[in-house]
Amino acid sequence: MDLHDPHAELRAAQDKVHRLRADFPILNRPLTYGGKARTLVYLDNANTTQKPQIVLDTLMGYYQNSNANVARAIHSLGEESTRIFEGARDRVKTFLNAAHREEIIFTKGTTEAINLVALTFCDGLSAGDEILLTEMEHHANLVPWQMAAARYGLTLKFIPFDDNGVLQIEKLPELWTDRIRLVAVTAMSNVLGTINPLAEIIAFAHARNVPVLVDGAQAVPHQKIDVQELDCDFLAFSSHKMCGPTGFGVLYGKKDLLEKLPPYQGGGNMIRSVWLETFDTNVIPYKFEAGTPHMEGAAGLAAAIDYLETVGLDWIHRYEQLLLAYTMEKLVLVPGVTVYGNAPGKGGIISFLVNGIHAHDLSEYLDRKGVAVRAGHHCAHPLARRLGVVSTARASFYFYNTIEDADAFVEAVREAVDKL
Ligand code: C6P
Repeated sequence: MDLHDPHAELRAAQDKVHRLRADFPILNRPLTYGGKARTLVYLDNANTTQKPQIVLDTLMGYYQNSNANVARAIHSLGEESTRIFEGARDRVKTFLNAAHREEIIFTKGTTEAINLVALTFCDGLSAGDEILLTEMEHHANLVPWQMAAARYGLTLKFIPFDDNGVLQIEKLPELWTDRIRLVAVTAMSNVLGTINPLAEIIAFAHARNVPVLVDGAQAVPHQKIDVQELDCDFLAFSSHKMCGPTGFGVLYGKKDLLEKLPPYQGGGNMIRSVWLETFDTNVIPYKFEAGTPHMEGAAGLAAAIDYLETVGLDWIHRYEQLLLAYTMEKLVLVPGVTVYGNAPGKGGIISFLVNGIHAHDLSEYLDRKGVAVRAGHHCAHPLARRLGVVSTARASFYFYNTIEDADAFVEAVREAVDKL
């Protein structure tokens, strides 16, 4: 390693990254744009990540060998499928270091997990009670609370962020009232890349006996999260953003809180006994899992977690920070580039605009070079308004992105500036 090279650690990691890339068939697929062969530079990982072969094999293997409905059939195949499904719950429990397996509820994803809490938790609140959010939330951690606020007469309050995209938690004392019943905050912004100071927010809220929900959609795939150490009360995340299958996700909730909440949806599995007029609710986690679940989703997420833990969550976090620093160093040299979100220690997300070029035109130009980025409001309208923009282009990294990917991205942006 050349100690004078500021990117020596990043360069030294490239062998490992290239080995890992071989696990992802889609990263090696041929692409043609305008008759020219291109290599896929996939920088839309905050949107969804690619899947390694082991996850694809697990999904196929589930259907080839083990498919049967869970928790209903008494036959051997049903028992095997139930073992796989409940085994996935144990896997998620150890991944998060949850205290109890019943604290792991399977959902369709982050969005459903937050809707579940918004509907059930707010059911016990009174008109005039308050929910504290932030101004950088994804719609998934905003609209469910707006809907609950309309239904139960609640008030929503917001922690602002500064021009660098840093959450202004120093405003917590002035925002706080004794009507706040829950704090819901993103662990990492999907637009700014800001990693929020959860420990401080949670300590502040807990000192006032108020629970905290963490939107972990952009954090859980990229860094180790230990729910007991963090002491969050709820944590939501999506399988598809962490190498797992889509349409599947997790709500972690502390046992005593989950036990107090009413059921979410009605149907099979969430009941113990049903009469014509009424029903008895099942125990957690089944109370919140009505209907036939996404069984292969659970198997696939468990395989994805095995894979990510083998790669190493701490390594992933460190690697993405190195790649981000390398890319930023080059990107800011491109004339006319404005980057939105410069919080210290931010995650591997770069939202940006170049001169007067519309984000969609920019992303279309990059796409023709094989560089996939997202353009738009990134499901965070209020955040975009706060930034004073309609949309931005966004490059987002995962551990399989290389220095070549970063170079190709910056080069394509530079060309776009010249051509558009
Ligand atoms: N953000 C993005 O491109 P679902 O759709 O339920 O898996 O995740 C919703 C969600 C919730 N919170 C945050 C912080 C998110 O980033 C997302 C999804 C994607 O930024 C798709 S809009």
